[in-house]
Amino acid sequence: MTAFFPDIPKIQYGGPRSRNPLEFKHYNPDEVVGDKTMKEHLRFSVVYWHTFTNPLSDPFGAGTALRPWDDGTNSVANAQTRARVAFEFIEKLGAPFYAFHDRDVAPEGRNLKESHANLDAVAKVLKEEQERTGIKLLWGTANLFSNPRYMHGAATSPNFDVFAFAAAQVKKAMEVTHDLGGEGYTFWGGREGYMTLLNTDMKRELDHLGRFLQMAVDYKKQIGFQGTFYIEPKPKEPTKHQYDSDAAACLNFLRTYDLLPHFKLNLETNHATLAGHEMMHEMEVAIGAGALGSIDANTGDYLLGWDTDQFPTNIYLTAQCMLGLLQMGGFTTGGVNFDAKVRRESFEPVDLFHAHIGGMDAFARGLKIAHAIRQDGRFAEFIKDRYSSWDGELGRRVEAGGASFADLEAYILPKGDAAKNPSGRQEMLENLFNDYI
Ligand code: XLS
Ligand code: NI
Ligand code: NI
Repeated sequence: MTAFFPDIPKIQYGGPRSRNPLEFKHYNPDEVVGDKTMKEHLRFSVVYWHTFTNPLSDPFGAGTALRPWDDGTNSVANAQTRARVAFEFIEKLGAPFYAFHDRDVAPEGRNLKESHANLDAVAKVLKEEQERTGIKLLWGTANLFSNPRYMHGAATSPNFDVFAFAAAQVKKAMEVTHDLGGEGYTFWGGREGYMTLLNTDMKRELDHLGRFLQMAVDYKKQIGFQGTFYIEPKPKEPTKHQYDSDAAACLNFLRTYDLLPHFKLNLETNHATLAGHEMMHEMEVAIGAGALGSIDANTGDYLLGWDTDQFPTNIYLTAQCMLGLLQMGGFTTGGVNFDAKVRRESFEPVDLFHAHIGGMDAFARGLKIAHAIRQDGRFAEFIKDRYSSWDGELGRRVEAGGASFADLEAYILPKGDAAKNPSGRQEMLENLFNDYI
């Protein structure tokens, strides 16, 4: 298994004192944290698109990525080789999962039939490699945004044929995901939105998107796919406004179209910040609705206002993410999926290892910190105490829905005014959080 990265060994845990950049300092897969091993908690996943097919171009310049195994063609044979490369990489890294779009793994053909056949030809290799290595598919998805046919959207296109094409593409991608034992299937509405309202019937587009997903749910049942369906919120890029703009908007959409029982959310850090939220906010919203499924782990750059999809290295951020995940009881089918890419200047194959090792270590530290915070219990206690005035008879009755305005007036009138407010203690809590970092 050393055909494509001959100089890189299997990445081992070297411990915090290791000076070897190709070792984990914190991610120790079999180490138990609380009730599970790190490997079970974190369920790391490598994405095909950024790691194996992204040429590292930007709007100002061509791709820089050095990928010696790639013959530069769009052939199925090249895609099959790339699949072997991907598995050698993931195996050496020791990540248990991967994720892909149909068009990352196999080239689009001259027509849909040829595209289906290309996908089957590469999926055969993916299956072989999954069996050889034990690496599993976290989720599959269909790319409904790169091809020019999707310029006006896919499920929200004003062109009915495009809607039909997208449906056929998703149908096939679901079949392949199912066949590969995928634990989930993701819908990211890459161009499901608008560039201008002057040409857009928003209500009609949303109804179409609702129908599209209802048909996906029907097809899931029909083929017996047991994996989780995810919606991935993102407010903009490539369009100016995307309908799945944030967790709250997605939940509202899912409820409106009776889809909530069938979907969970796949939250991405950089999308949260593009929406003007912290990742922690998005996680709280999803957890509150019992709808947090998986996360696309990355980070943006505060000085660059777009989706830079960088590898997460900020321990404060990963600790917050892991607090949310532990709070909800951990992943079921989801995982920490590195939807992240190396910088254009980091163009050598070994940079792919450095990037993932750093992300995995940052999350391992986040896990340990979050676990320690929960063990200690001071945050939970503070929050419980902050709401303790609700624990009286009338407060309980209001929460249960058994009280009226008149009851509240009768309660407060004799008091004359509300009881004094306690301090929010934000700074004290921020200091406490830092004690764990
Ligand atoms: C793009 C999205 C995309 C989804 C999968 O911004 O993050 O990569 O995760 O289609
Ligand atoms: Ni993503
Ligand atoms: Ni993204």
